[in-house]
Amino acid sequence: MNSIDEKLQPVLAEVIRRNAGEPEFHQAVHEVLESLGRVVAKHPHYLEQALIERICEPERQIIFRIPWTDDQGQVQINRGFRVQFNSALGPYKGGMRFHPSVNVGIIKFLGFEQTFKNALTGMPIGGGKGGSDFDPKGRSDAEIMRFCQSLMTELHRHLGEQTDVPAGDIGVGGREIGYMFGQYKRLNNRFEAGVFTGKALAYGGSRARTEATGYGNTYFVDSMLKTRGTNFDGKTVVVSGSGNVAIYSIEKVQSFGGKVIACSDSSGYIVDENGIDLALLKEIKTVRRERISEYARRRGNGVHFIASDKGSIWDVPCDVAMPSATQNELSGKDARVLVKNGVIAVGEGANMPSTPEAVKVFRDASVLFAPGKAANAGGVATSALEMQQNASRDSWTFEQTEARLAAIMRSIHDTCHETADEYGAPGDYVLGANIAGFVRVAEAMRMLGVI
Ligand code: NDP
Ligand code: 2IT
Repeated sequence: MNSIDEKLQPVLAEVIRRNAGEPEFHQAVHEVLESLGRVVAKHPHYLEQALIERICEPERQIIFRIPWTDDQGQVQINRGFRVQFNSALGPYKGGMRFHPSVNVGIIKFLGFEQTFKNALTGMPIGGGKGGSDFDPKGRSDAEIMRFCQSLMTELHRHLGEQTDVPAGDIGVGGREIGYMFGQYKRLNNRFEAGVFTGKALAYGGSRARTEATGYGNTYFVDSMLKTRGTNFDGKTVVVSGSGNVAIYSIEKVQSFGGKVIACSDSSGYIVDENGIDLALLKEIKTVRRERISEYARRRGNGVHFIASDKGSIWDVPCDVAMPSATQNELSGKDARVLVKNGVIAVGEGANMPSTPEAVKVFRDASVLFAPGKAANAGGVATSALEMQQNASRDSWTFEQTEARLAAIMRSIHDTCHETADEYGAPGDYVLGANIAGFVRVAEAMRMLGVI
């Protein structure tokens, strides 16, 4: 599965040529094209009308200046991005990321992945992604607000509930969404609730959206474990990151009887053999916005903090690994250590957290491996449920919304599983997710003509 079909090699070569210096985008396209050889062998019509070439080219890319004034009165400049990747299935849909590493190649890879992920949910949403190289760490609430308002002063003209619907991602949570939606509402003089998801309940948000990505990944891994006659009960679990996705993965794993013993942030990781105290973690991360070492200091008693230059969280032995921080955070070496330590399942909460070498190690070792575009689709699926509630001016209970999320995750799991079987690669969720997502987008694009 490591080579690309010769008919598709020119597609990758062209993507690399015209998107120079964007390794994450090349990596994401490479991985999808690897899976498509089996599709074009069976259905050669997908090679017509440059359909695959068109899927790899964003429909529109917006790059803009974001000037804002910090608390010292200094003018700061950041760069804003929105890549509107594919609208064959619905309005562009995908989060906004605020992190100093953000550049157009990273947003493009995320928008490309989002297109197939959103197709897998079965909901009427296209793919897009945006963000800025703004670093929110250490910024006051007032600075965050001024930054979000300046960003939206430009971006608002490109959005709309039928056009492009952003949400959160790294560095963008409820606070930032409130400021961006507020400025959008002011500039357009209309309360267009469905233009943003991840909103607070107070102004049109959906119950269970905050929890959805982490809960969804846990449901997906649970479905995979069931194919081998087991479940989370009594399993030792490691979750990287300690943001939105990580926290609600930990919450759901614990409710399923799993024991999460490690989590991290960019400064390092903590190991708590007694099982993570989630109330303490939430207070440190979502209320006080402190570093993860604070967890070890407050909890005391045998909890270790290991700085990121001293070791990898994947050195911690576990049955299930749930990488939930960022792209390429889990290397081939990490994967070999996990396999040696007996890992049985990996669920990607983050987008593309495993390097290609790591994915190969897991697949070769027959580890149950859920790629991000399937495993973390619960977040955007619940965003689509938020859009549905906004469109019907309704508000569902937590139980009703979570039941929909659970059913969607089961359906994504089964779709990936059955597609892998159909294409002669039983148990290969990477192949299943890539093919099932591609076919849904490609079928719609064929019907819409050459656009
Ligand atoms: P948050 O900002 O809430 O949390 C991010 C976490 O990852 C933090 O602990 C952060 O540590 C860590 N992290 C981020 N960048 C790096 C880095 N370069 N190196 C090491 N650690 C890092 O983001 P989310 O939890 O929302 O997102 C996590 C991942 O999940 C991302 O890949 C995102 O694209 C993906 N995702 C998110 C969805 C959502 O609904 N929010 C939906 C689907 C996928 P620190 O604070 O030190 O930076
Ligand atoms: O990567 C993702 O799927 C997200 N950050 C969530 C996107 C969304 O629109 O809810």
